[in-house]
Amino acid sequence: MKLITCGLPYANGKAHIGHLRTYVPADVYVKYLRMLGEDVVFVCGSDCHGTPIVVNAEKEGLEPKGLVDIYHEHFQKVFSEIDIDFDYFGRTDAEYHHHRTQDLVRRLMENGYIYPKEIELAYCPNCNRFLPDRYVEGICPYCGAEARGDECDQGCGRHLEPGEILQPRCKICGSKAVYKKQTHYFFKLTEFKDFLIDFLSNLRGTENALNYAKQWVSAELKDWCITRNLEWGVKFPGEDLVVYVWVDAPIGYISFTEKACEKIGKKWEEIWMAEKKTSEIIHFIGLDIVYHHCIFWPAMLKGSGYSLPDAIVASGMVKVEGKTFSKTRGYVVWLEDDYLASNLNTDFLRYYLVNYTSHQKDLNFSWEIFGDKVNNELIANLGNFLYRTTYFVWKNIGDGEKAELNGFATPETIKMIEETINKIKSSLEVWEFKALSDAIMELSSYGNNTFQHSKPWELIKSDLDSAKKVLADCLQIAKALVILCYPILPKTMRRLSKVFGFDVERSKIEDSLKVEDFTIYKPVIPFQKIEKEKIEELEKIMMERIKKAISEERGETKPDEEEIKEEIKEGGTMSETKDVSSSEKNVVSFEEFKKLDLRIGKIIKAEKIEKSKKLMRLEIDIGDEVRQVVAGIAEEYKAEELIGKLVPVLVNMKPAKLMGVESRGMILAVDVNGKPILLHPDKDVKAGSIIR
Ligand code: B3M
Ligand code: ZN
Repeated sequence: MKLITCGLPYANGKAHIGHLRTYVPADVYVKYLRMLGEDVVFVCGSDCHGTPIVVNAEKEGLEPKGLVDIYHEHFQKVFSEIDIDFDYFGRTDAEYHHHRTQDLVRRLMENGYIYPKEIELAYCPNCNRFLPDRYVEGICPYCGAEARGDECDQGCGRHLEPGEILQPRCKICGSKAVYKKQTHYFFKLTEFKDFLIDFLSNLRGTENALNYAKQWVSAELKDWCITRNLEWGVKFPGEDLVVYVWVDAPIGYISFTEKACEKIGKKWEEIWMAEKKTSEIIHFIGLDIVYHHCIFWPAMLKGSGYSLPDAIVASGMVKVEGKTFSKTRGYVVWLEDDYLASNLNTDFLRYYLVNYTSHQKDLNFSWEIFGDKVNNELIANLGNFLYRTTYFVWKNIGDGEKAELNGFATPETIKMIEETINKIKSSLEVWEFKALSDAIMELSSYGNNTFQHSKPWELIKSDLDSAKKVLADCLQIAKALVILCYPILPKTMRRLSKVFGFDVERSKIEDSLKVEDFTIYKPVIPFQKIEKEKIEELEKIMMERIKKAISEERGETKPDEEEIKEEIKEGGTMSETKDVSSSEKNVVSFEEFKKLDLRIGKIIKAEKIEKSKKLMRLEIDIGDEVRQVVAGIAEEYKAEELIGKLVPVLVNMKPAKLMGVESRGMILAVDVNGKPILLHPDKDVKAGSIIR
């Protein structure tokens, strides 16, 4: 048996594309495993505790439970519309979850891993209360950024322990907070160092997760304060405190498994009780919660006698229109209000999320690319092949209702399908969903080529038998595609399998290799093309939202359309929220750094791009050639003053078009409040000199 889990969404905001970055690939993975005959349990649920929920509920004039009810239902609805099919979608404010959490905490206490300690906590003298986590704001002691109580989310991304934040202020009334003593409980994380080093060396998963975790564990570990002064949460046994949300949230993986197993008649103990474990546990998470899953969580499990995870699969972060995902700045796609409301096929979004890039890399969502991928890949390749093949057979061989075709696909065709299946299997082993979906699209191209080259429309007039042979090959590929695409495009493939007279939901991967006679029922058009106007409409919605966010931030002056367009196109500089995964979390290895071809270039020509405020077209001598580079420096520098200047250039930057002008390379500059300041070498060096 295999247990697959997804990180739990906080039940205090709507579902957005960032959530799907993890959930869609996980669902695709589960659907493939099932089609490969694996016994799988798939769980997730709402994370209902923690200060953000209490703070937001207070703001809305609701009880925390009232707020959680709303979003819990919202998530369930959205997931079911997008065909993300959890066996159980639980909630951490449920009694069964509290029960499981208290059991685990009690075991940790019995095993001597929890101890009380008096600490200094932020306290608001005005509100007369302690200020846990997000109730307090101040300065990060590590990097000096503005931070909130438990996390430096604008700066270094570190987890902050209670009492660590400097210059604390009360989030509710804004008063200066004081530090006051109180007894809290700590988990002896430090005792798990050797265990964690060993555990991480055997843990499977994506490299992004494993590498960070190994670095952290070899640095200093600290004991972890696991109680908070709150009403809302799982009560800490025997005290007027609740456990920290990051203690109880992952325990949801256990409690939701219990509920799922109850429902589908399996034994949860075979998954979660260390001494009975016969199953594999795989956690799908976002890159920003690797620390919790690779450090805190295994230590908690080990210390309490529950089973350890076998793999941690972390998805890369999300960008929207090339910019760091940010709800407050408008760089977001809301699933209900934007995507579902536009009535687009939900399979399109699933395909984009799986096929845009490797699971570990950052995924950029752009409506324009979305339209292109749907129209030029899904429709022009896959949809076209499936429809033309089934329609041709139905029309030319059928009786108006259905078409029977006796004739078996050739071994060559079967071999092609087999190769695709092998690629799918090997990609699943390393959680590379892009490679897997590319392999399927290649099979579809192969099908299109077979159809095109053998010209059945001519053959059928001269040699019916040969035509039927070709068509049997094409139908075999088409049927295989319906089966192999199902995990990615479930809605569409469910409809299409009916054309072949079967139900793909009950199919196994091997069924795509079975040769048999075909019965083709009335074909259906697989996908509807997305019109340019639709994409423009969706871009406009996003633009309006970004505009609103900017003007809200600025207070008065509203940015104009042009300014925002430029901002998006140029990867502009209007005070951007920092990537949560920045600095500490985004450590690069020397191997990665070496991939950058950085050189000193000499600017030999410069001219402002007319239609743009910021852009300058440069010709730069990089030693072995002269490159055209477009840079956003026209507001700060005049063309004349640039000639002859030496600047650092990233030579192997992916080419891009900015305002219609091709840019092959990028010059590096200092960013001072969004304004670029050029950098020059300390001594006169030759154009093309290497930077390391
Ligand atoms: N609720 C959401 C996040 O930080 C958080 C995940 C819990 S997973 C156990 O992404
Ligand atoms: Zn910091």
